[in-house]
Amino acid sequence: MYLIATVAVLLLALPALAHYPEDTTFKVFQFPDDRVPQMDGDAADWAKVPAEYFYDYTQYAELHRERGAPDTTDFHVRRSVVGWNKTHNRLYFMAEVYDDIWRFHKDITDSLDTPHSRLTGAHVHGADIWEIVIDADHGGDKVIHFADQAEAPHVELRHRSAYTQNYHLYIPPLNGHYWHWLWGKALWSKEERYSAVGWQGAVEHLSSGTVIYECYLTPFDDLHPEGPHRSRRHSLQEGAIIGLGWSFLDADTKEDTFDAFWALTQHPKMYCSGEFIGDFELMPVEEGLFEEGE
Ligand SMILES: [Ca+2]
Ligand SMILES: [Ca+2]
Ligand SMILES: [Ca+2]
Repeated sequence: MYLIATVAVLLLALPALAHYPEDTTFKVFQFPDDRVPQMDGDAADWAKVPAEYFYDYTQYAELHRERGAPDTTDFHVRRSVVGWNKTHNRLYFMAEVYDDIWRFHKDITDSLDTPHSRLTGAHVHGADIWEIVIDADHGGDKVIHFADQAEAPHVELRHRSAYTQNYHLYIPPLNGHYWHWLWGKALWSKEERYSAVGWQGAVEHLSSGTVIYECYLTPFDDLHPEGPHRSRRHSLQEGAIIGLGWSFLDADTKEDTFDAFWALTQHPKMYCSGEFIGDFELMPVEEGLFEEGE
């Protein structure tokens, strides 16, 4: 009895593993090897994914601009979804989104790849962004704030996004090509064996319309700036709970910031630590979904 009471007290003393939204476990759809989606902006390869894997605007909250209830004439997440595949060891994302003003042009995209941009976030905003945060080993690891970045920028840049990755993905790609901004220095992670994008939509810069956006990302337990030889990939396993969160940053009117921050992961600090993101379960293959010959 004494032992049980002691254990109970110890359990109560542990920090709560708070994940956001609380008491929610989202699902990650498992694609069999022969059904892995193509990154082409055609959502046909998501057609068989059951409805419970999709998250629409009603599940999002605006966290940084006090915008209140969603206004679907301004920004409308019609659906968003994540899948995985064990052989390729990747996470696949798809979103279908309407926006009244798409912003995806900057005069210079080179400035996004500088250490200055990685440290301060400068130049990044003022375009529409899908921000995705991955803490695959569910360690609650930080994205940023490892060292005083003014005094030890090399230390900060070594660790930034190493253990929990934060991607600001341009939707649509900036100037038609730049899509993958990692909040860290491992620029090599944009190589196609680790990440890729595809999209479709009859939209132009500053026009309205609907975009279908697909990408895949590779999760890392340690993403090292020097390359894959210094890094550790995470191995995705069926049934595991991973830390994952995302938000859509709707930039309509300004060159250097966003007008709304629509988050599936309903914590305002979801961008900076695995502590503040969601729980997602890597589901088994859905029985009978993909029949022979279909
Ligand atoms: Ca596709
Ligand atoms: Ca908008
Ligand atoms: Ca916009």
